[in-house]
Amino acid sequence: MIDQDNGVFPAVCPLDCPDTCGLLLHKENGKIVKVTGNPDHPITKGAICNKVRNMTERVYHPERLQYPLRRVGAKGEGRFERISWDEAIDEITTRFRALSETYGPECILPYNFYGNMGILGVDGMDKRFFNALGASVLEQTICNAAGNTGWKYTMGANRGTLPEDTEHADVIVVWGGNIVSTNMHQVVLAEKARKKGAKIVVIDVHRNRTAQWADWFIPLYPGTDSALALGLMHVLFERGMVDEAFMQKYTVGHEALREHVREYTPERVARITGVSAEDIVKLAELYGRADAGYIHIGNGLQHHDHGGMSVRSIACLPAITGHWLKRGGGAVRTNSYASTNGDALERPELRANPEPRVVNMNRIGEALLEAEQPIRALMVYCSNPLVVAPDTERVMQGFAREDLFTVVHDLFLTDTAKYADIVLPAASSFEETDLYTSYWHQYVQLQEPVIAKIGESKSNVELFSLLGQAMGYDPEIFSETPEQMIADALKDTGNPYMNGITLEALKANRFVKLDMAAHATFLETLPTPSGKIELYSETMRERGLPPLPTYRPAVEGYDGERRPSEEDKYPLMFLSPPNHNFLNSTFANSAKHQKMEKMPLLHIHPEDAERRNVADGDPIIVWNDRGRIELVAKVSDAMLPGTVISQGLWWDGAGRKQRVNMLTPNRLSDMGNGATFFSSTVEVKRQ
Ligand SMILES: Nc1nc2c(c(=O)[nH]1)N[C@H]1C(S)=C(S)[C@@H](COP(=O)(O)OP(=O)(O)OC[C@H]3O[C@@H](n4cnc5c(=O)[nH]c(N)nc54)[C@H](O)[C@@H]3O)O[C@H]1N2
Ligand SMILES: Nc1nc2c(c(=O)[nH]1)N[C@H]1C(S)=C(S)[C@@H](COP(=O)(O)OP(=O)(O)OC[C@H]3O[C@@H](n4cnc5c(=O)[nH]c(N)nc54)[C@H](O)[C@@H]3O)O[C@H]1N2
Ligand code: SF4
Ligand SMILES: [Mo]
Repeated sequence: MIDQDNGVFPAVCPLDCPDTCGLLLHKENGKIVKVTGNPDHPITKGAICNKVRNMTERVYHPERLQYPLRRVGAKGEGRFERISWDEAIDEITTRFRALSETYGPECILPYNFYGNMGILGVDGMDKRFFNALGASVLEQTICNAAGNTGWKYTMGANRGTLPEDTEHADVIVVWGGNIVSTNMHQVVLAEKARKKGAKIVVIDVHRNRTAQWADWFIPLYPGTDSALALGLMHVLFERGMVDEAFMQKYTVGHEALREHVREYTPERVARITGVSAEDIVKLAELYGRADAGYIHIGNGLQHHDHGGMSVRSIACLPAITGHWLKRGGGAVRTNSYASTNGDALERPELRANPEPRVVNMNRIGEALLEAEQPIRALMVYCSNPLVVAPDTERVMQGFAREDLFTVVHDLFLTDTAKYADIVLPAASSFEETDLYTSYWHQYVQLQEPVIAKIGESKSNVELFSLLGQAMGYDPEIFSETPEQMIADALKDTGNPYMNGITLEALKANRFVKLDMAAHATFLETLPTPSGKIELYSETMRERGLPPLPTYRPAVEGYDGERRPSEEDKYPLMFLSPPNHNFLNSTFANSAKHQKMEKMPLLHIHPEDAERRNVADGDPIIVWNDRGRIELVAKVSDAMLPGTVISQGLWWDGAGRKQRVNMLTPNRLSDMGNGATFFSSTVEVKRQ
C-alpha cells in the first residue's frame, strides 16, 4: 500500500472512540486526499464522523513535527532547535542512565494515554521499555476507571449488551452519554429500534445533541444519578415491576436491596436530583413495563466523586427487571470482550523491581511537586496532560520544574510539548502497523502503513525499540517487528472470545469478529465472587464501601444533601465534557476543526446569567480557588439553574486562556482511583 501512489486502502480509526470505525484512505500521487468510511465494516458500515472525514488536515498539517527538537527557551515558551535522532536518543538514554544510577530508576515516569489506540504502541513496546528500565508505573485512570470499577462490582467484567442487539430494544435509556457526538453508530442502531416503536430517553445534566434527538430528555443535577437509580428501584419494587424469578436465579442481595430502597421515595429523590416525583414514577413505569429495556451508561456521569457508585447503581436496574434475558435488553458501560496476551506484549519479566512506585495520572501535578521520592524524568506520549489532566495550574508548575528532564513524543508541539527538554516527532497511525480492538463492538482490525512516515517521524514502537537498543536491553525483544508482536499478542490469550483471531485472519479479512460462542452463557458465568449479579457486594463492604447502592453527595460545595447555592463562594457546578468536533484535545489545533466548533463557550442558565448581569455573547471569567479561564457566555436553558457547561478541551495560545482543566479537581473518585473532572464548583463574572 505504501508503495502505491494511487488507490483506495483500508484503515482503522486510531482514536479513543468506542466505534473504532473501518476507514478507506484514498491516495493520489502518494498522498491521502480523502478519508471515508469502509462500507464493508459490519458495524460502522461506511459512516464516519466529520472529525475524521477531515483527518487529512491533521496528517498533513503544516505544523506537524518533522524532526527531533531540543529546548533552547524557557520551559513552556516553545523555543527549540533542530537536532538529529542520534543526538536525541543519545541525550535521553544518557540522562535516563545517569538518573537511574544516582536515584534509582523509579525517579523516571512514563505519562501516556490513548491518543492512538494501537495496542503495540501504548501497551506493547513502550511497556517493555519501562519494564526493562524499572521506571515508576502510571496508574491510567483518567477516563473510565470509576465507572468500570462500579460496573465490575455488580457484573464482574466490563461486558454487556451486544451493540447489534440494541436495535431490538423497546426502551433505550442513554444515561450520561452524549452518543450523537461520542458513539454515533449506537445512534444508528437506536434509530432502527425507534422505527420499530422504541422510545429513547436521555438522562443528562445538559440538553446536548443527544438530548435534542431523544423522545424524552430528563435533566438532573450533576452527580445525583445514584439517587435517581435508587428512586427508580423504589418504584419498581413497590409496584411489582420486578422479575422475581430472574432475581432468584441470577442475583444476590435482592431482598436486602428491596428493603434498602424503601427510603428512596420519589419525593426525596426529587429533592436530590431535580427530577420531579411524577417523572421518576413515569420513567420507572416506562422502563419497568418495557420488554427489552436497554441502558447505555456514558462516561460523563462517572467523572464525579461518586462516579463508581453511580454506575454500580444504574447497573442494578436491568438485574431487578430481568431485561437481561431479552434480546437487546440489559446495559453497557464498556464492552471489553476482546483482550490480548499482555505478558507477551509487555514482558513483565524484564522488570527487576516487581513492585514499583505507582503514580496516579490524575494527580500528576501534585506528584511532580510533592512526591517524597522526587520524579526527575518524565516521558510523555499519546497524551496531552497540560490540557487533559485536572488542576492544570499545578500540572504546569510541575512541568515547569527546571530540574525535571521531560521528553514528549507527539505529532504536534502541544501545550505539553512546549515544556519538554526533548521533543520527538510521532508518526500518524496511517504510517505504521498496529492492532486495534474496540471497547464497544466485537471486531478486531489491523492497520498497515498506507503512507510513508512524514519527515523524520517515528511510531511509538520504533521509538521504544530504539531506546531499548540504545540502553543495551535484550536486542531480540527490542527489535521485534510489529507483525511478530501481533502474532504473539494473539496467542494464548486465555480468552475464549479471541478464538480464531490471528494475524493471518486479520490480513485476509480486515475485520475479524470475536468468537461469541461463550456469550451464550454470559449470565451463568459472571466473574463476580458469587458468580451472580451482585446487588449486594460483600467485596465492597470489605473495602469500606457501602455494599448496597447508596447515594452520596459530591464533596465540593455540598453540605449533606444541600447543593451549592448562591450563598456559597462558588455556587455553580461546572462541567467540561468533550465537544463534537475534537477528540479530547486532538484536533484542537486544526483550523478546520476549530471553525466547525466555533469558539469555547460557557453555557449558563438565564437565571444565573441575569443574577451576574451576563448577556449572551459576553466575554466572561470563570474561576475558583484552582484557577481562572476566559470564555464567552452562551445563555441557555439547556441545564438546570446552578449548572454551567463548557464543552471541549481547547489548547491555550494566541492570547487565549480557555483550558477548562484549570478549574477541575484532582480528587480521586470513590472507586478505581478515577478522575472527578465534573465534580467542580465555580463562580462567573463579566470580563
Ligand atoms: N466527538 C467526540 N467524541 C469522543 C470524545 C471527544 O472528545 N469528542 N472523547 C472520547 C472519549 S475518550 C470518551 S471517554 C467518550 C466520552 O463520551 P460520553 O460517554 O458521551 O461521555 P461525556 O461526553 O464525557 O459525557 C456525556 C454526558 O454526560 C453528562 N454528564 C456529566 N455529569 C453528569 C452527571 O452527573 N449525570 C449525568 N446523567 N450526566 C452527566 C455530560 O454533560 C455529557 O453531556 O467519548 C469518546 N468520543
Ligand atoms: N475537563 C475534562 N478533561 C478531560 C475529559 C473531559 O471530559 N473533561 N476527558 C478525559 C478523558 S475521558 C480522556 S480519555 C482524556 C484523554 O486525554 P489524552 O489521551 O491525553 O487525549 P488527547 O488530548 O487526545 O491527546 C492525545 C495526544 O496523543 C498524540 N498522539 C496521537 N497519536 C500518537 C502516536 O501514535 N504517538 C504519540 N506519541 N502520540 C500520539 C496526539 O497528537 C495528542 O496530542 O482526557 C480526559 N480529560
Ligand atoms: S472518531 Fe469515532 S466515529 Fe469518528 S471515525 Fe473515529 S471511530 Fe469513527
Ligand atoms: Mo476517555
